[in-house]
Amino acid sequence: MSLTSILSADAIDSAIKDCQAPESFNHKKFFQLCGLSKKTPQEIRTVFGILDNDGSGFIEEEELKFFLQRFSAGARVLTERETKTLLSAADDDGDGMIGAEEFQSMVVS
Ligand SMILES: [Ca+2]
Ligand SMILES: [Ca+2]
Repeated sequence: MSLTSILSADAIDSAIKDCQAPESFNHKKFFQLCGLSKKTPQEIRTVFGILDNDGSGFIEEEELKFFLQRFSAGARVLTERETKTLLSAADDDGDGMIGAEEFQSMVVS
């Protein structure tokens, strides 16, 4: 299962282009532009599984750094500040990782 089976390549493209400059990443805008915020819970769960690269059941900070590259291989890595902002936007229980439900509520919020 790949991201492009859920999201259109064009939408991913415009979402990636919008945050090309370092420190310009905004997760709300990104999820809207790539179309993820309109997907079903099942589809969002699948995307979560892709972002959880090591299959641990959580998206850890190390995986978040490469968040954009999971959407498009040529994309940049997130800066340390963007990574931490994204983590704290989703991490409701404060364990330092993003679980499937936390991801779901961040995407649709
Ligand atoms: Ca993981
Ligand atoms: Ca958490």
